[in-house]
Amino acid sequence: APRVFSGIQPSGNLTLGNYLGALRRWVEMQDEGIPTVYCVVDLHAITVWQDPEKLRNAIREVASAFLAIGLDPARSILFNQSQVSGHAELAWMFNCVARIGWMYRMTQFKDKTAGKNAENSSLGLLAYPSLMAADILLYHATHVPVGEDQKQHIELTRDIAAKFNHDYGVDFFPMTEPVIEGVATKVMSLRDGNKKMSKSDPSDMSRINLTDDADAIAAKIRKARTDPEPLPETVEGLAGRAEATNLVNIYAALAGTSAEAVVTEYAGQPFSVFKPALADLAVAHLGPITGQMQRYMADPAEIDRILGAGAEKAAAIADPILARTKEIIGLISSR
Ligand code: AQP
Repeated sequence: APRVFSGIQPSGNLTLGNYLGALRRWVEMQDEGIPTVYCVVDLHAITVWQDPEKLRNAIREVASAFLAIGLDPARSILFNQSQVSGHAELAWMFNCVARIGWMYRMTQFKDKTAGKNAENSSLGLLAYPSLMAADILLYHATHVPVGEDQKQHIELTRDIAAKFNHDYGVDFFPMTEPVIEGVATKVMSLRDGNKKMSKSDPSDMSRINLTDDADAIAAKIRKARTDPEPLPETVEGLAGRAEATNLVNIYAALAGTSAEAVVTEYAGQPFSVFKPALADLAVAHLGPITGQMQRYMADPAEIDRILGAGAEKAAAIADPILARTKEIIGLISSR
């Protein structure tokens, strides 16, 4: 039976990239009536040091974003990863199935350790994809809506599932499919069209946060890096223009149209015309979400209650799958 799982890290402000690349699709899948399980992946966030007070706040902020964009705790299971201990337990078992070399080959690990001594990063950062595989397979999820950057980790999830099934001679874990769709599967930094927009980028000007107000959004788009040329007449004219391509794709994603349609509408116009139009569109979309998030954030006890209730529902699915996994491996699952 189909089941959707996805997660997002409470590692800073959620960005427009997280929203267009992943979160928006989550709501659509919920509304399509597929069973959906969505998680604040706090255990992933601590693969790099997080200030404890800020982390707690960030967990609640991500949960409030879930609610603000239209995820409904009556229809989707919304919870916090560390509150369902099966994630960490299954991750350990997968650490013993996956190979070290698989982890070193992950481009996210390479990116996150670029320019640093990788040997000095946490063991958790290296093992991150194994925990992600556990997140997904603990629910026997069949589909995972994610941005382009996570494709390699989903492929690794399949490799881990296949090796587990092979090593133990079972057909237990499913081959999960990534769902990567739309014009904004990889939103780029506003400061560098070759870098992904990321919540942990040190420059706040590189991203639009879901908590930014209208002035901040307008200022960031006005100052976004572009080349001096006007918008081209056709999409082919965007070739080699990473920053222009990014702004056109963001516009298209927000307007629910294609890059072609955007280029046709603004053919030959300078960025001094296009950027304010993009800013208006972004504010119109994000303003209501920001307002809702603030309302939910005003009641942290209610957020904690929703996450707690979600964790119980999640555990009800996870527990039998974990118990069966232990049995397959030869562990004694009952106490
Ligand atoms: N720039 C992006 N464009 C499209 N999708 C994106 N996603 C992230 N950035 C973009 C998607 O958002 C989901 C949640 O991501 P995550 O929190 O698990 O971590 P990430 O992919 O590492 O995203 P960030 O924002 O760059 O976080 P940090 O800076 O903490 O590493 C995923 O589905 C991701 O594809």
